[in-house]
Amino acid sequence: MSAVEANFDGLVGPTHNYGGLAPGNLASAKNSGSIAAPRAGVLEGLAKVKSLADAGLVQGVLPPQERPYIPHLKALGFSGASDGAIWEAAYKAHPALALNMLSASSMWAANAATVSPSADTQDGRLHFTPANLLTALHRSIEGEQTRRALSAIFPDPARFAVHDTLPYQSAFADEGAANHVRLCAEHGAEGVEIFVHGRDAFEAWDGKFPARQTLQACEAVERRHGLKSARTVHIRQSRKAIEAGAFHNDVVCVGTGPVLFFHEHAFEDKAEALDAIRRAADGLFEPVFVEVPDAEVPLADAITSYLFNSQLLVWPGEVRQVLVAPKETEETASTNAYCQRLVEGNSPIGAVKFADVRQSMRNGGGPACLRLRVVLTEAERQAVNPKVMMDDALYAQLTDWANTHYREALSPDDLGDPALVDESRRALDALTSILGLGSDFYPFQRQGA
Ligand code: SUG
Repeated sequence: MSAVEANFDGLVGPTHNYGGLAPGNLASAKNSGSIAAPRAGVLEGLAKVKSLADAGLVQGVLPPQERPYIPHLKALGFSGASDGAIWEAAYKAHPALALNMLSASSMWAANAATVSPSADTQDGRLHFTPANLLTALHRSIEGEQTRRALSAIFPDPARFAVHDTLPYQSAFADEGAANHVRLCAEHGAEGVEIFVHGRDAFEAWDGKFPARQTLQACEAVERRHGLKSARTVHIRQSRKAIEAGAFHNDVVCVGTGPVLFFHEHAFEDKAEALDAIRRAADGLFEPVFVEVPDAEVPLADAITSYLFNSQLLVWPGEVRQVLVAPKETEETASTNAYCQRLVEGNSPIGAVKFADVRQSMRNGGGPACLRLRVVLTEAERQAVNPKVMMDDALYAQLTDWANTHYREALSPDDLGDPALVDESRRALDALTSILGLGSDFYPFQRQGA
């Protein structure tokens, strides 16, 4: 069956800021406390989405989440005359805690869910498991709203299975598609699903940074999606990569179609990993491995430039694939030189385009973090909520919406402002009508209902 790989990008939320909240994420730590530009952030993301839609790729958007997240603060015992007052009081009393309720981290849609196309699943439905993201407090509050968003966008249960998150226990720590790669001959054909974990929950982990994905979470997703074990591969991410700041596998690896593009030090046992992929692909397709040697791109450069956090795309009208890399890859000498050699040689990657997503990059999110890939057959595509799909009209509406509702700057001194609550709710309320998500999509819309 023919199918396309659609990309759904997380919109940067109105409270985008640099809280330094993400363990093992070097960019987030480095930029902690700096002044953020939420409006520029959302516009950068929209420009990337629009340029891919203009090139003929199928592109949708995912809504930001409600922040500051007052329901959680209430559950933690904060109270006040209004939600704005609760926010102000909580931020004043416990800024470190309150900041976790303010992050716009749902923009990194690669962490929203793990997705298995219908060609791979036993019941022939497209399966989604929203990620529990339990390793970091600010992300652990995303999963339920992500489930709601996916259910609103992929509403037909005969075609789409939107699961609950995995249980919230550290043994099932799950960061979604950032640790999942699907290889195939073409998108609509049966593929090989590769799950990458940082740790086995039943072994001790004493790494410098947390290993955010467990083997047990990956196996649970494999079971609930009804994947064939012969076509599923579990690989361990290298400790070296995690310790160098690759907090997700998609910081050192990306793949699409038959092509796997990865850093020499991405996997703990590379030879075994590649063999396992070859075995799983046997009879379906020949995997094409593009390994980047450390001698050409040192791991540290791969991580600061985010070379691998690029979108690898089958580009309309092109025989070779296209890599949409962050601007920082062009600005880093080793990765820029590598990209030039890559496209000049006879590799499966024929062009590199650079995208400016700096606001997101400064929190450790490149072009690939911002999107969730969903392989859709034509019939599935018809069943998706059409209002989230990018076209000229939606782009015009969303840029106008961003210019109306988003602040130009958010500095650390602004973060406790009680006005942020109503301001961001007005933006999200307007968005639910633009994207056809109903009037009870966000917790604040259901308040008192
Ligand atoms: O989980 N940053 C995110 C970045 C996620 C990138 N996603 C992928 N690689 N797929 C994270 O570390 C920073 C937020 C802050 O510090 O305020 C943050 O959550």
